[in-house]
Amino acid sequence: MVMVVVPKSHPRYESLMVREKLVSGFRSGAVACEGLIAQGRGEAFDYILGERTHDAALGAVEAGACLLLLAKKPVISVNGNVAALVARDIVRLSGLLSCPVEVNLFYRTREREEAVRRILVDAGASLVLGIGDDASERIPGLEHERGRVSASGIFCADVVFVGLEDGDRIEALRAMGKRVVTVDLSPFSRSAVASDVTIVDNIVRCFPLLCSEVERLKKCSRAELSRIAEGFDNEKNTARMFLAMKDGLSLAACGGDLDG
Ligand code: PTJ
Repeated sequence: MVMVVVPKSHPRYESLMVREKLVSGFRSGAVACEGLIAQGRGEAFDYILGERTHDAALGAVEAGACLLLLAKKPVISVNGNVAALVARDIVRLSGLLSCPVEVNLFYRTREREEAVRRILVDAGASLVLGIGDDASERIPGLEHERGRVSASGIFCADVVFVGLEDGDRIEALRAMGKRVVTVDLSPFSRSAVASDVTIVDNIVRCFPLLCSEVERLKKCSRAELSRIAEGFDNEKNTARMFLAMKDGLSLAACGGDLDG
């Protein structure tokens, strides 16, 4: 195994450190090798966005926080990439919402379930659903492993947070009458289109913001939370992210430095 020390002075230090989190998650068995490919795809979109959180993403963070606070039974769904990148923030959000965390994997194996649980427990989670026989309910219409869920978690939840995954489960969750908040750097993805609230941003940047928004908005009345959530238009907001990408490309074409 080649270990390379990246100096802090490296211009891409932050991004390389995020990669290291995924590689270390991969070595521990939590991240699927396909998860490394997914990160690469996300990085490409992030580059076009100038690797910063845009106003439209902040609007989605606010609306997502409202939906989660309005939920009677919220749940945070966690795959290998999400656990490797933001485990501590997941535990923080689950504490703020008093809601469970559930492991849900596309490339599900018993070993990977345990590896993801270990990361979450090390980050402070006390209860992790979706492990072994606990994931014995099924999302109707999904034949693959993502369709296996916990009876006391995703199956009975009214609002589900889902990060970094393909959209067919989100479509199936919506068909069950649930509302979905997602994070995905690709506004093209089915997840982005199918969700009630899509935060087009890097999960390492927006998840801490989501936690802070939940903390801030906790003081608001349900009427105020509903006003914000219902006033949010996901299609329009995602369109703003496409325009942010167009601006990023135009800047690059004019000689602007996207490396910042
Ligand atoms: O752990 P598993 O078995 O459940 O598998 C997880 C992966 C990620 C492999 C699986 O869900 C998958 O194949 O996902 P996709 O279809 O590649 O979708 C992942 C989406 O997340 C893509 O649209 C990426 O652009 C986006 N993405 C990747 N990294 C980030 C991201 N979005 C935000 N922040 C990131 N760091």
